[in-house]
Amino acid sequence: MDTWVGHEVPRLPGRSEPLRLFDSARQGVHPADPDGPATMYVCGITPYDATHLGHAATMITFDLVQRMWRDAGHDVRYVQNVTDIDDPLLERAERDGEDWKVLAMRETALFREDMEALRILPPAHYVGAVESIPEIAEKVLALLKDDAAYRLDDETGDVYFDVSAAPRFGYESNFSRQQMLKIFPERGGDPTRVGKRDPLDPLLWRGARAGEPSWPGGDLGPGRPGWHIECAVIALGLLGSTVDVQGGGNDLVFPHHECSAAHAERLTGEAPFAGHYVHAGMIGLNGEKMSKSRGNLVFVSRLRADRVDPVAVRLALISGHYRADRTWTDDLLTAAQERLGRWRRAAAAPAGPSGSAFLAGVRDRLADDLDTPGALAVADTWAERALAGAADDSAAAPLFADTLDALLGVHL
Ligand code: 5CA
Ligand code: ZN
Repeated sequence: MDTWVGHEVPRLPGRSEPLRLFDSARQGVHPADPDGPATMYVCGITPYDATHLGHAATMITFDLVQRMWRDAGHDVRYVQNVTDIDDPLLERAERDGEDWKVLAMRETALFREDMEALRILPPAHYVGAVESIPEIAEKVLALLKDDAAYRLDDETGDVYFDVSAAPRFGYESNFSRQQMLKIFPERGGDPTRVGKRDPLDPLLWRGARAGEPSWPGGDLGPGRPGWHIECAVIALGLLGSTVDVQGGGNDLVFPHHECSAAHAERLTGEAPFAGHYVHAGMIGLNGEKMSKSRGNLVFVSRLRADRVDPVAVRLALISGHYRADRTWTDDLLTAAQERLGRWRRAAAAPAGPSGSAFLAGVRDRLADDLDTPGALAVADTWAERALAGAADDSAAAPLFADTLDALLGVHL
């Protein structure tokens, strides 16, 4: 499907140092600096409701990765999916008496607008599950032939992945079996389904049911894909047998990224599927995770309709570290608006501190696992001194503005 439209990114002098990112699998910060092109797959929306600030924060996190990679001289190959067929989408469409395809198209279009407003650079490929179904069916069949999957012994036509075909299962999340068993049903899994070999076996293909959309699956029979295989197949199809970064919010650590890695590794024979599994913290409201099911959502489109500057929304979201679960408050937005005002006034001051030292300072902080609070502090110091008339570089302001624009996506 169509991706969204990006902005021009100012060219900065010199290059960023290699990016280092926290990898959930290794539980530590390691270089994410491949030789040659850098590849990233990010888990995108299930389009049954509008983009909320949690989605925005996660997309901004991976936008920063793309910006830092580009600044370090990498050709970036970035793919993001849209889960445009899944149970939550069908349930919402049913509740509202709407065609699920219309719902998905409308919310995906709104998401694209929100991404553009937030100055998030687009992925090279924005791919729907529906358009990937023939490829997914083919890979499910391959897993069946390889004895890594099995059909349930009933009339449903449902196919499951056999987790015993993934000897390293658990390496990505580092969860104990007990933790996995607890979380699996909370995140779409069906541990009690009769006939499964292991309660943790994830669904690969759901056989056609009356009243549900289905697609021809060739030898699989009609049905629709499971969630984890969707992301594995889209990533493998466009990025090769491994990726440098597999990204999403930390609600996807298990089972989603564990299972999609297990599927991909079994299909390709190469492990690990991702050099880094990178997870953004959850944005909450009033102490709870912001989620569609809880209904405690602040929509990007609502803020835009209220004429809130999207740059201030972006700045508010990056004022905390990407890995930290954090809470959205009105005060956070007010502080970001004030900060943006100060930076804009500082960029218009007659002189400021050295622009190249500022650029080096921001690069240094972002290369260190996207330390945005640190980068913002470097900008605050520059702005404070420019506003106090305590610096004498009259040519520094354009580099101050270009650095914020190119590396943080903050357009003054
Ligand atoms: N379509 C799947 C991924 S394949 C999905 O999780 N969709 S979603 O619409 O629920 O979320 C889209 C992205 O936003 C995912 O990367 C998810 O991890 C992230 N996300 C969801 N809720 C939040 C939140 N409250 N804070 C931060 N990120 C979130
Ligand atoms: Zn995904």
